[in-house]
Amino acid sequence: MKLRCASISLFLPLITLTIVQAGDTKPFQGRTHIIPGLIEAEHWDEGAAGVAYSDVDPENKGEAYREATEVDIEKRSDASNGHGIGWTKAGEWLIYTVEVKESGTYCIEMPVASKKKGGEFMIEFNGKDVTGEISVPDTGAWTKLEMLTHKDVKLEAGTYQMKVTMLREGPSTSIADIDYFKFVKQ
Ligand SMILES: [Ca+2]
Ligand SMILES: [Ca+2]
Ligand SMILES: [Ca+2]
Repeated sequence: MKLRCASISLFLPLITLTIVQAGDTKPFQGRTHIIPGLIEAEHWDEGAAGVAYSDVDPENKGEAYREATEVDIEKRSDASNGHGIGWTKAGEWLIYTVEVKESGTYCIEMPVASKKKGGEFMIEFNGKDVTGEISVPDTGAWTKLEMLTHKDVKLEAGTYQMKVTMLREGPSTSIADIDYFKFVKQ
């Protein structure tokens, strides 16, 4: 008995991918972030929602620090540049145009605040995961920044779109308040 393959044609559904093109965002105020160096969290690229950033709720719950945006900017006196990002939720992301001046292995220093344990986020360079999941500890209060460090990040010299993605919320119901990302050569 000959079994015949079912003659049903299977068509893969056409999937439309939204690909972030390098030209779609511009460095904040025209200044590409330099690595090694400090990148203010509140200085993500200029560009539309879904291109330069994605935020789950349309209003900026914090401070009108820069042009109208959905990203939630927090004014805080203890932060570098007087501001950081807050009200972070799973699925949100931010793009930063960066130039790595020196190839090498880096440690990232990130002041974060979280009342109860925070969530997880990750950092990609041109779509490549360079950190894995970074977990945010309980710093005791939303008003208390603590330095979170992540070591052994290998980067090659060049210009990149750095993407920070909020993966999941912790018991704090958020990921973290973040002041900046400072890349230091190990
Ligand atoms: Ca928002
Ligand atoms: Ca948000
Ligand atoms: Ca800051």
